[in-house]
Amino acid sequence: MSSPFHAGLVALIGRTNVGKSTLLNALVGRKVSIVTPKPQTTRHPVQGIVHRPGGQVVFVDTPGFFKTRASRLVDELHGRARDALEGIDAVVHVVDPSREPGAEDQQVCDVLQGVAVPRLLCLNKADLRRRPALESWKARAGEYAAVVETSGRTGLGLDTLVGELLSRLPEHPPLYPEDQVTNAHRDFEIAELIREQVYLQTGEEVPYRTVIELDSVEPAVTREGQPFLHIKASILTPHDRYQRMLIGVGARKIRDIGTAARQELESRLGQKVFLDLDVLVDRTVGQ
Ligand SMILES: Nc1nc2c(ncn2[C@@H]2O[C@H](COP(=O)(O)OP(=O)(O)OP(=O)(O)O)[C@@H](O)[C@H]2O)c(=O)[nH]1
Ligand SMILES: [Mg+2]
Repeated sequence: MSSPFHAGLVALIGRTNVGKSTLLNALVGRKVSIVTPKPQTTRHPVQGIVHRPGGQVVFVDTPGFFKTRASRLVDELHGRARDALEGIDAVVHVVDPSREPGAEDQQVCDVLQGVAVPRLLCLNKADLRRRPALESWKARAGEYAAVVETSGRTGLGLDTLVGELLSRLPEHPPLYPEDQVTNAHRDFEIAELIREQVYLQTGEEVPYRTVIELDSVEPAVTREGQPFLHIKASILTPHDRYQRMLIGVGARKIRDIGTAARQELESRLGQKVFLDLDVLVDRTVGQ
């Protein structure tokens, strides 16, 4: 008789910037969630699916907790992270021991207090030599079902993490077919890859006051008969000032964002892309 299959939903939760999305991408083996050095890059819970012969782990990436002045966006993102814990089978608390624990970590611990499913602690960024908070996190091991050291950058500890989770997930048939690695739809992924470049290529304030709107995605053919995907998208922002920053002197900024996003899109979609990118003022964004 073959051994039973285990499958379930596992939330990755933690302070912003601890490497949750990088970890998810490394676990899945491709980018399903965007990554930048800026806080609160992840805005929507994205699922990444890990397939193993004996089971399936459906990881749910969540927006990180971020202590800053009160804003509707931050409240909304914290709310989405909390909501992502509904109906999960286990939770991985991801921490970055290269930074001292802060108020945001406490916020996460408070949220986890109310969670009845197994909790694992992930001591991430293990590739970093200086991790001054490592011992203080290890001292809290008793609060967790297991502790695993990982690096999304080098892949260290990922198999151990998956193994620890599978042994705690319920007996359940697969939640997704074997060839599926994310629940995200193509158009969401396209908008996210553009947003990633806005985060990477603009200053502190701008990314948080932008929304990407996908206007159309159409297959097309060049005069020479080469097929390509024509993507028309807009970066919406509430102020003329941000619009000017996004366009840049001589439209250089928007060209750089467009070029980098097009390269990412072509590698993601496996085909030539023509990206038509506009920057528009929409007073309702980020209100
Ligand atoms: N050295 C090192 N850096 C990492 C590792 N994982 C992520 N980073 C870096 O940490 C920064 C944040 O990574 P993300 O994966 O976006 O972090 P996150 O926890 O998803 O952040 P939010 O979505 O904002 O909550 C990026 O600059 C990553 O390159 C790691 O294992 N080692
Ligand atoms: Mg993230």
